Amino acid sequence: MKKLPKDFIFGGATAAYQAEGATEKDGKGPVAWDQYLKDNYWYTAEPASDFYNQYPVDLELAEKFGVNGIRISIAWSRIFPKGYGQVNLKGVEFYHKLFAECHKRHVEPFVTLHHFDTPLALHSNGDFLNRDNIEHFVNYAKFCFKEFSEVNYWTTFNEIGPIGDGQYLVGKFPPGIQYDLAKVFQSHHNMMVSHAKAVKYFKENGFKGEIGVVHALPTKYPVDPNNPKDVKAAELEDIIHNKFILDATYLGCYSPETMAGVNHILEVNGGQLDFRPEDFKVLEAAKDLNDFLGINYYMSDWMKAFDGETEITHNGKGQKGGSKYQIKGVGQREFDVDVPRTDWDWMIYPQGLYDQIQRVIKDYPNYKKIYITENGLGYKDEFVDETVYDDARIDYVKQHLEVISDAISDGANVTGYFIWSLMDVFSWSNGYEKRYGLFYVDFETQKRYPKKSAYWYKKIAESQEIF
Ligand code: BGP
Repeated sequence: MKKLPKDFIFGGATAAYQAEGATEKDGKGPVAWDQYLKDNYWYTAEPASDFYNQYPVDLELAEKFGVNGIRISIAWSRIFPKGYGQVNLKGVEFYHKLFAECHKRHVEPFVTLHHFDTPLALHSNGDFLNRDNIEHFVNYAKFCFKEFSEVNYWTTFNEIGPIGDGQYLVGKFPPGIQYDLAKVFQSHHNMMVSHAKAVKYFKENGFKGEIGVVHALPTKYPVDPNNPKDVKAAELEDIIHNKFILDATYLGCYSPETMAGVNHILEVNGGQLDFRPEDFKVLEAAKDLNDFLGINYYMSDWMKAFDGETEITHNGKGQKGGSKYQIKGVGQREFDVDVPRTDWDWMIYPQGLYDQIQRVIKDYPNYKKIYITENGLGYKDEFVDETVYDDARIDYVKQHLEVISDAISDGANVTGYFIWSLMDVFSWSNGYEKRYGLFYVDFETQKRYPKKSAYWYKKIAESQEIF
């Protein structure tokens, strides 16, 4: 039986906007998602999992089920309703109470400053494409570092990659722009500069605790490893989603191979980038200061060459086979490979996590440690007998924990795992039907019910043995 280290974190992940509800309460400012969900989806963020009120219940359950870490994000617009300027004291007070409750329950909070929810006032003037917002983010970060001295683990951003993709490539996140690769890279770059500035400030001012960034790193494979064109497609797709932001994080610049790929993609698809010398100074200054890398890993993709017109279809309702993804001059995702996939066409491939960890330690040896900050199975759970017999989820998590154990044995410094998600929350572009939690949430009554996976997770957390 495979094992995990003794002091390993067995965590659960959440995000403010997906869990809290209370989107207009106690002075919270609006975010772009508020209206965007109303206009484009069949659900809203109200009351979500009502975490704003239910957090003591969730934390009590977490403690009871052996969960010793929780990923929480601060809603920027609870602290600064307009993104900057006047502080909303009720928002500040809420997070102090929340972190105190975490510590009371011995569930260490890993706190993210930005999890997809830029305040509306800043989002509508360009979000991170607007360089003014870099400074607004850094000022918000500075405020939080000073104010929330009880926090021991800080993450600047959750998933810079999917933000750019969701906002400017797939177009399923506000502002819903499609196929604009230049905006994707510009957003990635400006967010990485924001991250670097925040990290540099944190370290220069001697705040206690650790700081890092969370990247989603889906592994990209060629459909035919012997076909150089497929190999190229996988490399280019990897640059868009992984390599560009990893280079910015740990090299402090973009490697020549990365830039060759970016230039090719922009030659074919149009657009230009605004990179400034001062950006690289700060990226360089921060590259060795990250205490940890958070890896969110759900799936891998198989790529083949593609030169036709770009077309992406998002399967948001869980109708298997409904996805299409092809980018001109980059490649096309092949879903018909010998790998299981979820109803949302996410390819289940634990080996991809192992390979991704190996890639990080090989290509970026200045990484210090890794947390797997999200991993889990989105599923149409069936609620029976006041629980969910979620064997498929147990199987998914088990396989991923096993490869983490292998990676550790092979020399990787991985010190924790956070299942997405602690309790059911809504999914940004797939709604409440796609559940991930250890605890089932009845969204009508807001009652929580531990799933079979919660009982299983507890035993693993207690024994560190993956059975
Ligand atoms: C990550 C996000 C989470 C969460 C998760 C599951 O990208 O950080 O916020 O939503 O993926 O994704 P989804 O909700 O699209 O199924």
